[in-house]
Amino acid sequence: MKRALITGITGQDGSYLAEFLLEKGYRVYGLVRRSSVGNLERIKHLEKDLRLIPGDLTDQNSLIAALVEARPDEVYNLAAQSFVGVSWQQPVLTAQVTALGVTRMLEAIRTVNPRIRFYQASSSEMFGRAQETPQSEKTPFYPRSPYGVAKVYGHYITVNYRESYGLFACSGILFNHESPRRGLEFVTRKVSDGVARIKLGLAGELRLGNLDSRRDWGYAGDYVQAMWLMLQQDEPDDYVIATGETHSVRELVEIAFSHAGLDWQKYVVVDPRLYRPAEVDLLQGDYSKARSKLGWEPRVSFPELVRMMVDADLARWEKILRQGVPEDTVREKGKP
Ligand code: NAP
Ligand code: G4F
Repeated sequence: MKRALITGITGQDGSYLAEFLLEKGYRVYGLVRRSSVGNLERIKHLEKDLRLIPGDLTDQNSLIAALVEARPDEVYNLAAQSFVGVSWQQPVLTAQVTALGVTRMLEAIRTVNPRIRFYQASSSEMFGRAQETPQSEKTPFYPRSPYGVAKVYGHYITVNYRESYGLFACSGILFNHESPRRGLEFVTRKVSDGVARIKLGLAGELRLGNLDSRRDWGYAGDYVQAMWLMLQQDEPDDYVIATGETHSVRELVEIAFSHAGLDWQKYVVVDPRLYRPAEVDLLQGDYSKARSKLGWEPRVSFPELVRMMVDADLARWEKILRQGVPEDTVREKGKP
């Protein structure tokens, strides 16, 4: 039986990857950081099948201990301070976790077992002010946020350990991918949650920032398969994972509101305070290398994804209301 360790298992991608690997028959270990409020919501349905190990990407010894305990064949490094917006407020923490955390894990692998196969969660945010469209593995990086800068470091240190020490280390340059498990701070989920609350009379408006920025949005459940495929190849390499399409935040909003039978122009308020200090205007990925070498294709279209997320948030809020949660609590929990 193959063994895998997932950092960031409590996050969106970690939960889908854990499901995927369990279905493939893996023994799955997850690195989980201590939280006073509980962070296991996304994996509670898998609890009995997973082995969770306490640890943190900022704590070198905890990573070595996790590798000694899990004895993995594969490590998927998904943990990060992953929200671009907060990276301007916490640039040093973002660098500690999202950049140096990668080196800590690579050093742990080198120390404990250099035959472990390693996946690094790189990001299309590295393309930033994109130097060409669409963006491929050959497009130069031009990060536009402390998060993007940290991911460029994580990407190159992965390449460097592959070239310096011969580690089987791969970087997946993943474009935005979403799901009903997406954090509420990201724009797709903020919109799907906002639409649901407006539809059910729990909110009267939705405040957003830049409606003109464009992203290549795919479905997280499709993207975790690509992570696994990268580690099954004969040689380690880096791959762009994307849909090849680009859509604006405005298009996202239109589809989401109209799916709930609402006119978005009546509810969306553009709030300049939500603009970023530096914006990534347009991302669109060229995933032809992944298609030809991994045989990977995205399956869920953009409109399907948006409708899936709106339906899930409507169902979630309807359930909360049915269970008789006091209205104040409902409003408080739903704050963007
Ligand atoms: P997410 O939902 O924000 O999950 C992040 C995970 O990292 C959580 O499990 C979090 O734990 C954990 N974490 C944060 N700081 C940590 C630390 N110091 N030590 C250990 N664990 C820590 O992110 P995601 O959307 O699943 O993304 C997964 C990875 O892919 C991230 O590296 C992200 O930057 C990258 N990525 C994401 C996308 C995308 O569109 N989703 C695109 C490209 C790349 P808690 O639950 O305790 O907070
Ligand atoms: O949903 P977002 O916060 O995602 P962003 O910044 O593209 O980052 C995500 O994708 C990256 C891959 O490219 C990942 F590496 C990263 O970890 C994360 O998963 O924002 C998307 C766009 C931005 O242009 C933002 O300015 O939506 C715009 N936007 C407009 N109004 C908003 C809002 N974003 C957020 N979060 N909230 C708003 O109210």
